[in-house]
Amino acid sequence: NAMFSWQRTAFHFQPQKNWMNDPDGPLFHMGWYHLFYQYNPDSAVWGNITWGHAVSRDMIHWLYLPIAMLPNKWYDINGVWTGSATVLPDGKILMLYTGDTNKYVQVQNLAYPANLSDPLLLDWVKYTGNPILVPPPGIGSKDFRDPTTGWIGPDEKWRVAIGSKKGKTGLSLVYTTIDFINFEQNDHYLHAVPGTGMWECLDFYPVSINGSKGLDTSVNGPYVKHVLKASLDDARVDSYALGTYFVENDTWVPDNPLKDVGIGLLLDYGRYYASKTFYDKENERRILWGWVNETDIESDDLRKGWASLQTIPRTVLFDNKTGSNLLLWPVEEVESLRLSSDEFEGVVVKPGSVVPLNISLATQLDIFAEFEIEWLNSESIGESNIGCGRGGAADRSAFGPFGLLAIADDSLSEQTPIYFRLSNTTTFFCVDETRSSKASDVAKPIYGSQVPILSDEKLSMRVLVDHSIIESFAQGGRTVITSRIYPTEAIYGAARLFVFNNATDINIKISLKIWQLNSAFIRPFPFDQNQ
Ligand code: DQQ
Repeated sequence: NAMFSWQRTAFHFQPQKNWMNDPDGPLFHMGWYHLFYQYNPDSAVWGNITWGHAVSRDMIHWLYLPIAMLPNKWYDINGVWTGSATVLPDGKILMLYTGDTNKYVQVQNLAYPANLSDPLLLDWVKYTGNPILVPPPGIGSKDFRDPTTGWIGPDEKWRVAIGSKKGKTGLSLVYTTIDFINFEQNDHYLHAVPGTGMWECLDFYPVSINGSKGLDTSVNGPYVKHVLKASLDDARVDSYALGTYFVENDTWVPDNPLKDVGIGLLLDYGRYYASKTFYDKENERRILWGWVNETDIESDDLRKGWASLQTIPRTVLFDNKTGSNLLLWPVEEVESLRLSSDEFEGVVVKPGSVVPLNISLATQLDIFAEFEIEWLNSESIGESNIGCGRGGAADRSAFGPFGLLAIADDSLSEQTPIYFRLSNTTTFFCVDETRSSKASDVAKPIYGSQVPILSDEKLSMRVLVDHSIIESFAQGGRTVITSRIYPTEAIYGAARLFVFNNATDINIKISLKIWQLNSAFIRPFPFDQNQ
């Protein structure tokens, strides 16, 4: 449908047509990155969930492969739902996933590649003894889903965590196993947090306290912290916390109980859900996939014939400067799309002004921007913490907002501001979608959160722009915001990039490097396939 064609992205993974949601079972095998995903082969809305499948050499260019798993057994006839891969030390690949049964009960199933020597892993076999787990006593039949990647303890037993809830308490069950067929349920939870509701798509993994490399899922020790992430079904956000894992009894304790799972940090403060990491052995890094749902109305998705994207995969590291958060950053492979670049040194943006940046096109960009602040009024004490501002980027206050206006038209009738706003105690990083589209039937929230700034640091942001999605990273990835936007005028050649400063008491000096990004090659394989 040409009417919506500008909403297609150029280098983000999305299906050719129809509905996609959670990433599933990401892994690396024989030179190929595999991505599976919740996919409806029949329509642009959720339903008939299968596992779509695609492979890539670099997680940027993709080949769509035939569907890996269909809902064709009594134990998954209502949907082949979310799951994770475990790669055993001998190279075998096991996939655990949730099946929605003929009676709408959530059970866990095992599947494995029919032919491990096939780099494309085209054929998948469901274990004949499925299901391998059914909801245990005391757990609702619809509250038992999304098994994690397994990790092995010193007792040679594998562990798998599964999300659930009791009343309004979100929680994680743990099972141990030797063969991924027979499982034993622990008599206590990995963790539970009252008031957080159903925990979907759990993720549990170590990060190195002082290293710049990712860790394999089973690693533990004194130089390791463990991340516990839950996708909160009620709040529709991906919440995580850092803590310590005690393998003796399979429990996890947050570093800061005030920043526990479900009440603490988010992986992404924008449109983002059901994320999942995997360990990329080849490059010793942990990589995070995340689903970006539409924020338009269902009838528009049906008309355009597709719905939703995945973010550019992100590396995950512990932030050893703050000691209290993760750093998420687009994989370096995205830089292979960089074409020509423009540099702007120290552009001065006075209070209440907007400055256009003269670049050729503004729809496919990789932007790095650094900000220096010139204090104009030594008496000004700023204001107390008011977050992103009630009026978003249009607010005026002593020390902000200031930043970029992406996907804007010449007259600024459409614009998506990505900005900092300082109070006298904290710095906020925000994206204001209020004026991102002239369409009336799309959601236009103001997203944002605090970002830690150390005393010797400049404010900085990295922004990936791809037609209808903007991924924004502050301070090397401490705070991240993904925006799904639907411009109607600021499209193709009409899109522009500006910098702005709505503060009253500071000048902003901005230095930018802006790359044009090429489109990625994302095609079906075999090439005549009609998926
Ligand atoms: N999506 C899957 C579930 C999961 C949910 C079904 C999260 O397994 O809990 O499509 O988006």
